[in-house]
Amino acid sequence: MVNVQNCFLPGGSLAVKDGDEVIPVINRIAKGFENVVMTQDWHTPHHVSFASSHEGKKPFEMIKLAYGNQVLWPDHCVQGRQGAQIAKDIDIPQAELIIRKGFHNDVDSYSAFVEADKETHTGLAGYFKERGIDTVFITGLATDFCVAWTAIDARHARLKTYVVEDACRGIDIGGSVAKAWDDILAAGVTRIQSGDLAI
Ligand code: VGL
Ligand code: ZN
Repeated sequence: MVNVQNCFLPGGSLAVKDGDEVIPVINRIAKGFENVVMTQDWHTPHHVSFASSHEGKKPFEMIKLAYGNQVLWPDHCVQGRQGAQIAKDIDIPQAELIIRKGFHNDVDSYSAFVEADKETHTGLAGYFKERGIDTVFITGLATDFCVAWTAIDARHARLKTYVVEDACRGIDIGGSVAKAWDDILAAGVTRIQSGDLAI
């Protein structure tokens, strides 16, 4: 479950349209899974991905950083703040791992596996490997950023990968949801609906 955090819900600082609608779907299907990993976007207060960290820049503009293009966002998911908390209505008590990401001040991390510099690994691939887990079902926010990058990197980690479409919502800037689906499917990920799961 990717980033179902207050900042990404309606009323949050980087609200994903209808982001709260994923919660009942995720709670329902999670009951059918023994092993659940949650991710939590977890930024420093003046993180490089925040427009406010760059003089004269506004949210949703793009800049070039050492590791490539970076979309600038409103301040969101600052470490320890209320907005960074996992949505209170998420009810998955059996979840065993919460992986935080985006905590290096100068590097963003949409993916739960590898940071945006493409070389700093979070350890999640090793966790799955050591636990003998070879298949993942991805849900959460946002389809076109953290879900997409996580799904594509899950394939790079040789996991059989499903994205549960109705358990995700997107930010959608300039057609980014459609493009994300093209990239997700091209990486060998399977798109399913929560109803396809026998839960
Ligand atoms: C996300 C933008 C910035 C996401 C996180 O969860 O998709 N998007 N940080
Ligand atoms: Zn972020």
